[in-house]
Amino acid sequence: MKKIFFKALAIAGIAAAANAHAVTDPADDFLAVYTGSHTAAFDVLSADVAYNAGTNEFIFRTTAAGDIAGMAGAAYVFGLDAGGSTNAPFAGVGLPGVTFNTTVTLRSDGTGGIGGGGAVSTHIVGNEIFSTISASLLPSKGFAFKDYTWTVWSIDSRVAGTGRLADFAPDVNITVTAVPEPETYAMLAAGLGMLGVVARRRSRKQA
Ligand SMILES: [Ca+2]
Ligand SMILES: [Ca+2]
Repeated sequence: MKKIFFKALAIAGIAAAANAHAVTDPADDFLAVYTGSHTAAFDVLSADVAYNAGTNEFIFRTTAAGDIAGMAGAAYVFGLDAGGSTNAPFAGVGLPGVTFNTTVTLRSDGTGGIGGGGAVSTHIVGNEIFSTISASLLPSKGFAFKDYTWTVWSIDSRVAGTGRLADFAPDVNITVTAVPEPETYAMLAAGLGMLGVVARRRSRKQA
């Protein structure tokens, strides 16, 4: 019975791994123009933007090299191309492939926002910061939600101008991850089924 339980756990683990971050980023690769704090919270190590068609939500996540909570000035800006963006404001710092017409910003003080307005709820766990946002708040400018592209960059918001740009991940836009993928559903169903078997056997034993 223990064996079945651990098998189910392993399958649940594989399902979780299917949601792993889409992008990994080198350590200590701050931009040359960056003049802010060089502490680990500003160094992005992985990131992901996923679109869940089932719930019609986007999930934004960034992992830094160090704890994020309470790191003064730290913020993570997701630039999204929701369709037809021709905006490439970072060409001057060597990143011509970063383009966006919508932004989502998650901050180390636990606040977050869309573009200039719209607050979003932001969560921080150790070195990870994330937010789940309804797609209705990030309307299309031509692309289907699953075809939005993105990059994320960390900033030291206490610094003005390009000197605030700490670290990009990735350096050119990529397409959002679609979740859950069909195979994830299958694995989850199998995992839940096994947990059900375990629970039934347990309750039978107790009866
Ligand atoms: Ca990095
Ligand atoms: Ca980088």
